[in-house]
Amino acid sequence: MSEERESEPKTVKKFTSLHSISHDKDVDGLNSAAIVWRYAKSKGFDFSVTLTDYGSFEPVFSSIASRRNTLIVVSDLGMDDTSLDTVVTSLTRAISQGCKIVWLDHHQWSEKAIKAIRTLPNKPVLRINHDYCAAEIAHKVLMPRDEICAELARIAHDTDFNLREIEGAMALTDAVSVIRFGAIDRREDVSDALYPVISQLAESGLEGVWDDSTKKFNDPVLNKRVDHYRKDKKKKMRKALAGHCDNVIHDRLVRVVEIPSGVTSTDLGTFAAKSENLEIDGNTLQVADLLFMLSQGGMLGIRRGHETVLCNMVAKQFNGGGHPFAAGGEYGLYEDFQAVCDDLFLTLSKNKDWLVEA
Ligand SMILES: [Mn+2]
Repeated sequence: MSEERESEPKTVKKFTSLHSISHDKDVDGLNSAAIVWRYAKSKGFDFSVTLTDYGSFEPVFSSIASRRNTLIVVSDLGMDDTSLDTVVTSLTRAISQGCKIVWLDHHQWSEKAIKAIRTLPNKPVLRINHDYCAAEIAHKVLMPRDEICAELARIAHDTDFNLREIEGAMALTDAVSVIRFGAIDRREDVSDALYPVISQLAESGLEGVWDDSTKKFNDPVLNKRVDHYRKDKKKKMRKALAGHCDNVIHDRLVRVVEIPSGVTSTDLGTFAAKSENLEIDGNTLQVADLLFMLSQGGMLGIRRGHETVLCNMVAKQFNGGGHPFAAGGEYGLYEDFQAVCDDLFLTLSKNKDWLVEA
């Protein structure tokens, strides 16, 4: 036992660099990467980061297979089973060249995926905890006493649990969307576009990007872009809601809308849950119990307006999953919106698993 403890520092010392792989979609992924960066700084490791999303694991993990003596820290990404084999092959190769894997996440994992990561050589660390966001896990595991990491974790929690109590956190969420959507539109690399923000967050926390006394971003160009994005988003969300399709199923008001490009399902879900946003063409809509947000690619964002339904149980019927208050699934490519609505309504009418019985 004591021998093993003594040998640990030697193995740790061998690392010269740290590579972070994190989620590109939201503040939780970004702040996790910033926390990992602070950890790398505290250890004197060279730092590099790749941000990615589901569906792009294969190129990201293949490219790290050639790494040597690198601590590879993955955060805010659940292992998706379709790319499990490629990921394991790449990680095994990297480990054989002196790398070590640390994986910190809060999504749902299959038993198979957990086992595949846990049984990798060189004592991988895998922490999955559904009660926290990924940045909170990274803070606790890597930098528990660092004040800036604590702040980054708090901000991520506020956005990931959709509490919306910290203004700077909401602004940062919109900044991530502006930068992300902008890079996608211009076919630029999302990691590169977000790099300056992560770097400032890692250096000085939220105040590196946001001035809380003026409620503005330090970068005036970013500030303008976010302002414009917020106005534009509101317009688009109103328009999306105007095109809604409603039905009452098992006594629950179910609403389907098409999600406009450049708007996240969290934004639209939050917007549509407030009655003051539902005055459309002189009529006031009721807040729906269940809201489906259909994307152009056929993905379904699922949110609720009242605690009368379980979004995760709804998602299960559409190849998805999530939490009772927010979930996602897949419908598939479509042409006729009305036909999709009828189909969704029919599926929901077939069982009552998704209801919260009063
Ligand atoms: Mn997350």
